[in-house]
Amino acid sequence: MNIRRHHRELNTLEKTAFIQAVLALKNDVDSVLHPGAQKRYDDFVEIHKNAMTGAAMFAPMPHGNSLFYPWHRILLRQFELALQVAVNDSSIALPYWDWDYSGTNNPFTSDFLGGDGDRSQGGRVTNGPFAFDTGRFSIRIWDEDNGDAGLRREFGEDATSWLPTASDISAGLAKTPYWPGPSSFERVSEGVLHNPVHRWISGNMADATSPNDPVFFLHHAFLDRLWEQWKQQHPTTAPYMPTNGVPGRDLDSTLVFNAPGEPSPWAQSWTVRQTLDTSDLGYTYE
Ligand SMILES: [Cu+2]
Repeated sequence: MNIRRHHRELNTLEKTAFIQAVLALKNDVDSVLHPGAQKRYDDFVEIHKNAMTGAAMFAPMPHGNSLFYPWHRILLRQFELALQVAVNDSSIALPYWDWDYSGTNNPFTSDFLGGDGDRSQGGRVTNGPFAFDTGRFSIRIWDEDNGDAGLRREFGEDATSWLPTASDISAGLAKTPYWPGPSSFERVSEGVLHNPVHRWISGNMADATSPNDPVFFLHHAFLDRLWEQWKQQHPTTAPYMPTNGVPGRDLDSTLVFNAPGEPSPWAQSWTVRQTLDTSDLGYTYE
């Protein structure tokens, strides 16, 4: 069982092991979707892009609806397992980031995720393990056919963006039901907690190809943990809705990660119901 922790709780060795696994997946593991043309890390970028836009876009969409949490849960767990395989270390677990940018809670340090981008270089990240000049982190998939090969961030440039505070988070956790409606937990947490963080980091994180920035996985691990917290806080509320009668989105619907005729990123498949318990998937939160 993998245990996901706040990145602040990782010691130096554990942080380094996580970064090395990301770099191995980015450089040393061949793609399943397009062998020889990209690496396995890039497959996760492509899957997420296809969930939102482009010629290989698939349905049902896992954003702006109830599928958001189950779908991203599987994407993250498959990424975590791929990291483990890449470095032959089954103890690698995704850390999470709780959107606090102060002190040791800030993951954007040169010994971890690297910092903000340089505005004079189009927002390119210039320090840390994912900086373009390291030669170890090339972007290969963009929303359009081409783009900057360097990872980009532009913290706070988007005037409509923010980092949610602890009280924003507790307000989100108080919402019921899971779905539907504008004040449901899913709608509020995706729209008011999740979206502004993508926009605040900006650069690659503002795009459909947002998994290009490794912070995507720390951001979404925290959201995944929020769903767990929400379930604990509302034990008599259905953990997921719709429960039935909505093909493609109800509990017995199979999650989709590729369009018909496009290669599948992995052999397994999951129904929404099979994502409800993280320990069934092999991980938990501290
Ligand atoms: Cu997403």
